[in-house]
Amino acid sequence: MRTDRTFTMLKPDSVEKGHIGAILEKITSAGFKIVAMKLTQMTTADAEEFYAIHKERPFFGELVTYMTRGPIVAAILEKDNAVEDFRTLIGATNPDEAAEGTIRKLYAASIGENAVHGSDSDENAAIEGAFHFAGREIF
Ligand code: IDP
Ligand code: MG
Repeated sequence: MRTDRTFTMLKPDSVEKGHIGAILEKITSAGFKIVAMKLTQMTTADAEEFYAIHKERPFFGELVTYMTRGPIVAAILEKDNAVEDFRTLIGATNPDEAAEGTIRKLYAASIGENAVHGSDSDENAAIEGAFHFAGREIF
């Protein structure tokens, strides 16, 4: 995937609370173009693979349970400096530490249930986008 793209998920809590529209509005208003998007649900095996880097962390089981409990919105976003700018838009992992106006400050309940995912590097954006989308689903 190109380096001006990043990958996001609106996590199950965002879908459950009816925040899909509001969060997508924040994303597109910040200048991100949606080039792939779908409502989908991860299986336990999917979540264990997607978050494999965290498998030794104490919260891994909780994370997999959370991320598989309902549908998510997966999307690939395009903008100059996409990975870094999107991490800025979503805010810190812990909403208590997230800057005012960020998506996590506005919509996240806790460090675990934190509303959105954002890739942390161009390399991971490419891996994560390809995990969720076939080539013909990406525009
Ligand atoms: P990030 O999503 O901001 O990149 P990571 O450290 O990569 O944060 O953690 C991945 C996800 O794991 C977080 O978004 C959150 O859902 C969950 N998580 C991270 N730290 C904790 C924790 O201390 N307790 C419970 N869940 C956590
Ligand atoms: Mg991360």
